[in-house]
Amino acid sequence: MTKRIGAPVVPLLGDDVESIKYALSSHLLYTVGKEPVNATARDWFMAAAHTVRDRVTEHWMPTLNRYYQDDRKRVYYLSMEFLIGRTLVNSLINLGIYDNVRTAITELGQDFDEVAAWEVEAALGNGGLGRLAACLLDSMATIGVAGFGYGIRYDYGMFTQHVEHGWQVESPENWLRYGNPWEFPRPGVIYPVRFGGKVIHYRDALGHARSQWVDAEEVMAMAFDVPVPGYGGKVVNNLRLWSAKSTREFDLKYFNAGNYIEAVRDKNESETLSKVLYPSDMTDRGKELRFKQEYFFVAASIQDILGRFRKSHSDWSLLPDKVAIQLNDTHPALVVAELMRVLVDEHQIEWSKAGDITRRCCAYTNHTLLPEALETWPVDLFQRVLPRHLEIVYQMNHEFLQGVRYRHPGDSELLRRVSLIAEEGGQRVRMAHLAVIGSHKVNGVAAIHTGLMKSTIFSDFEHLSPGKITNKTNGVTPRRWLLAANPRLSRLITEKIGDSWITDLDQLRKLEKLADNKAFRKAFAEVKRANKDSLAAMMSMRLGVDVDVESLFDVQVKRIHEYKRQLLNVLHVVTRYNRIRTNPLLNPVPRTVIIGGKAAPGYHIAKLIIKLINDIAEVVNNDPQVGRTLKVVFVPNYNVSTAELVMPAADLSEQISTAGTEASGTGNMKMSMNGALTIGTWDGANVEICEEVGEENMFLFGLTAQEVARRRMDGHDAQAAVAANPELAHALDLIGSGFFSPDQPDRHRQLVDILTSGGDHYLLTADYPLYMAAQDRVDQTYRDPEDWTRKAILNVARMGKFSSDRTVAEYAREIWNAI
Ligand code: 26V
Repeated sequence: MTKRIGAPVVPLLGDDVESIKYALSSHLLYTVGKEPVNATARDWFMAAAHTVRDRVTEHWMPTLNRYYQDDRKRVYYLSMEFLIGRTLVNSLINLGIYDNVRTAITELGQDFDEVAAWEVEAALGNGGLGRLAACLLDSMATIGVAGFGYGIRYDYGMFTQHVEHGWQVESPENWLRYGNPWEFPRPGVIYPVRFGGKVIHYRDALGHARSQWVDAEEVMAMAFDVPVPGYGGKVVNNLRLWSAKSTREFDLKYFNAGNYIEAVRDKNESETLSKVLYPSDMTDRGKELRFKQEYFFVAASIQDILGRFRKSHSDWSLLPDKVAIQLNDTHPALVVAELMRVLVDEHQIEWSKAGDITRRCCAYTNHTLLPEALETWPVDLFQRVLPRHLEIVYQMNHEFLQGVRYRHPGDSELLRRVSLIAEEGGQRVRMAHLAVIGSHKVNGVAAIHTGLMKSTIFSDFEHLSPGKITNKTNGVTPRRWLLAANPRLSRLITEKIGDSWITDLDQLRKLEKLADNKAFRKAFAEVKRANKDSLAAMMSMRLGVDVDVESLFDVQVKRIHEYKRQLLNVLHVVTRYNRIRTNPLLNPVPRTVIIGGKAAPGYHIAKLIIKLINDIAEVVNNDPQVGRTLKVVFVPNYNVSTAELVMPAADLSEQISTAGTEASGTGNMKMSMNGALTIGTWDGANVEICEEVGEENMFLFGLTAQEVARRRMDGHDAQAAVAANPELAHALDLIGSGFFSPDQPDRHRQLVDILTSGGDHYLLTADYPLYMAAQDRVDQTYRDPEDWTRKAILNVARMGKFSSDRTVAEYAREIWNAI
């Protein structure tokens, strides 16, 4: 009998409390090197992590072996960012051993929550795009897609944000300092990645023109594997992160010359490639190191992917049947040129056949329409770093434009618009065009965003290849964002409808009928109240701010960006403050306005907005006339762990971007799923959330994307808008005149100028009156707690669509052909 690959070679580990206690104690001794008498909470965290990791690993190798044996089509999700967060609790839940491990740790005399809090989160991403990648990995493992993530193992992920005197101060987060228990270093999986050099053209024995890339420098990419368990723990997929290593410990050139120090300096330089995540989520274009990072992880991933394919196949034309490569934004778009290069130069595949294979493997997801975030690289940089790839880009462009010219003779404007090379202000390679041309499918991340892609930035491509652009509305994993983050609500839901919602979120619909049940409403409101207590305790302990837990928790958490309009939120706060001060008989609904988010270190305006929020908090929170009716809290260092505390405690979810600017948003989904009502614009996924939960259960307001476009074309008169609205004028006047910054009265002048004399590109002054009216509706509704809770329950009940399981299933069926 032949031994089936994948059968466990060691007996399965026990999951009962006694076995887990034994495992914890063993790891404490043998892995951490401590005994209970001298172990710290962090030591216990390490022991717990290893105990869990063992139980993840025993299903990991069998999963990978099964894929190999069944010759499954693999889906490769290439992303420069994976914003994973903490792993311990999530893994325990996915493995179904949370209760037993909690009990075991408690019986060993430790506080489970304290132990779990020692985990440093993996913050290898900036925001929405990176967090989406993490949610999709969870869902791929849960629904059983053979999905592999590829990314970079940054030594320094997202910076830690401190607030000093109201200003953001960044500090590097050395997250690997105490070791990362979730990763498996693979020193044997290491590939060369080349940069620079030149291209030689020659003819082979058959007389075919050939190219060869020579004299390049080399850096090595070493693999670190992170297992990704799906819910139920049976499928465990793989996330492979690349770390840069120098080619040789000692460069012989220097070593022979006796220059040891130079040799080591060179080594350090090549290892900077994976040192740090670029902390800007939209700009920072044209940085050479960033370009090299992109090629570094693309080149390593392609070698790995093709190597795995070649273990079972020799016929390259089968590649698209066995390999799907999803490009998370344009950051990995060099895949297109790299795959062409490897197929044509290294495997002598005919150019047009290579083009066909490449296109059928690749698909591209766009995550933003903002012009400043669309990647382009200067041709001279491209030439210097990747000379052969630039030739390939030129060749692809030549053939593509030839085809366009044939179909649209005489339309030179069209050629200029769709070219891979932008000519305005120095030649640059347009990475989005490369991704579109090299892919068989291109998708947006919410219906409105996909529609705008088709009508704006990619309208020419929509005409040239109708049907190529499709929509895949984002989702979030209900395991992390409901089950793990909100145990109180999860328990209540499971009590009422069973636990099948965990992997089939549409089941939440069964809660609809309970929205009218008084007892259920009471239980639901108590859960929300308990979650608010937890958040309030954190804010009191860590920030020294005491808030009224009866007040409406009004939450805006996301990266700080002008288009997301935290300033509009601020204008509401100031207006509220003015109303309270000028009208002692007002009796307002008490509010706690909670704002959190990081600004890109070089984004001056965003940093000033943070300072303004803190300046206002200082004044409002200490004004005796305001008392408990209004509090403003800036939560520092907003990250995945903070989000897990904030989302379940929100009453009101602020999703107020200028219509047409937020591609999807995913925080909007997380908060609704946890029973918050949304105040928002007709933007991103808000539109689809509204379709699901009903407009009567949300507070939508403001110009539509069409109206925004029209208003910008016609020219928006901000000054007239301000003049027409005394409350707006008053709020701007206080901010601009230094009421909140008496130590430096003109500190926030610039923010006011952007809105009044600077054109108000994001149309805050246009939406302000509508926003204020929507906020009034919020207050009215909150005054009727039964009605509010009813709406909150309906939000939860109707969020099924926004599970990332649905998102992944759509990608698998309609793009990857892999289900
Ligand atoms: C651009 C750059 C430019 C160079 C420096 C590093 C860097 C990193 C990221 C980006 C693009 C960010 C685009 C992004 O995060 N989009 C968000 O994607 C979410 C998931 O689809 C979506 O929910 C948000 O609406 C969208 O803003």
